[in-house]
Amino acid sequence: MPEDSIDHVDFNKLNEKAISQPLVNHIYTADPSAHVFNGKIYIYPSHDIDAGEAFDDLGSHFAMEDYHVISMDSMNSEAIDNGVALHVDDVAWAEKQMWAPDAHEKDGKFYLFFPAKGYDGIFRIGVAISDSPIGPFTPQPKAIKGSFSIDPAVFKDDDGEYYMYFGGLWGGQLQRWRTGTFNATQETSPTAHIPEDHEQALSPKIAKMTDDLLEFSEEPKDVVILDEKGNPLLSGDTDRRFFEAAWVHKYNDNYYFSYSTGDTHFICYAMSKNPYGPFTYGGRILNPVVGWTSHHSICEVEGKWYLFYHDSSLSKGITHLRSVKVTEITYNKDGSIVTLDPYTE
Ligand code: FUB
Repeated sequence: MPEDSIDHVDFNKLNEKAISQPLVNHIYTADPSAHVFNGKIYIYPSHDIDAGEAFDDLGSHFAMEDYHVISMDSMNSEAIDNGVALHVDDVAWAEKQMWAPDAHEKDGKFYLFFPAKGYDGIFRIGVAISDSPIGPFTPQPKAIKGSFSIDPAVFKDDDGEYYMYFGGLWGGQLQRWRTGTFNATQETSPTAHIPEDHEQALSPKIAKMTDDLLEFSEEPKDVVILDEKGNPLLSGDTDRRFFEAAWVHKYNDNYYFSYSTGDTHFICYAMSKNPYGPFTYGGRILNPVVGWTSHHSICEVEGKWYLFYHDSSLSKGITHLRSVKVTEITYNKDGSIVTLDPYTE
């Protein structure tokens, strides 16, 4: 349900039809990255606020300043807000826009990976460290060398290697890195530098992490998504091409790369036998929610698989005031994922 239809929405009825309710409703939360650490569920979301910024297609109204970690003892227990885990004022290189984060654990330490805009107006990705999954996190003095764009998602493979997937179009600036360096022309249009419809779509990126999880151990590479004929998805295929919100999980020896299609508002997935891809488009996981953005993670908890996602139903459609929700997903025998409608008929 894209934003242009919200004038006609009866939010009371919509909330009755919603397949799940916000996990917390005392603050706005979005972009949930969920993990199980030491048997407990931890959700690393964006913390949405209304900072009074004007709306634009570069997402300036997403002016978040800090992160809170949400924890749950089990899927049936209360979701706890553990307070401020990291604030932009404590990150030397970051000026604003603390967008979708992720986290991971290694050797008893916890790492928060987060994008933010630097004082030069360029999005980069940083790391902050804690002894606890709920923080507080101490940021590294500089962003990850060679990082750019937004929406980091860190996946730990079965062999113990960690990979970061990242990238996002329009306000996420991925299109401005097409040549390998940042295109600094004063372009205010979000679609400047986007490939033509008949050209290959921009790819999200993958980079293996160093052993200490603080840097990339290689140059970021393209994560290519193929159609059913084995051809890369085209830029004009906006119902299927990657826009933002990368996430990777593994199920039955397949890597699932899931993502948002942005301006068409779907959460989709593609499958591969290799963490680097190429991935073959598989279908939709979630149909459009209330609010422009859609962003999710997929996490196994006690043998069941859950989709953590967000919508703007609590704020009655305010696109930058979102709420994290969770619902179970199911797989078909062939490994495909059953598409969910966020609101029942
Ligand atoms: O929360 C800010 C941005 O909105 C995220 O980085 C995107 O994925 C979208 O959800």
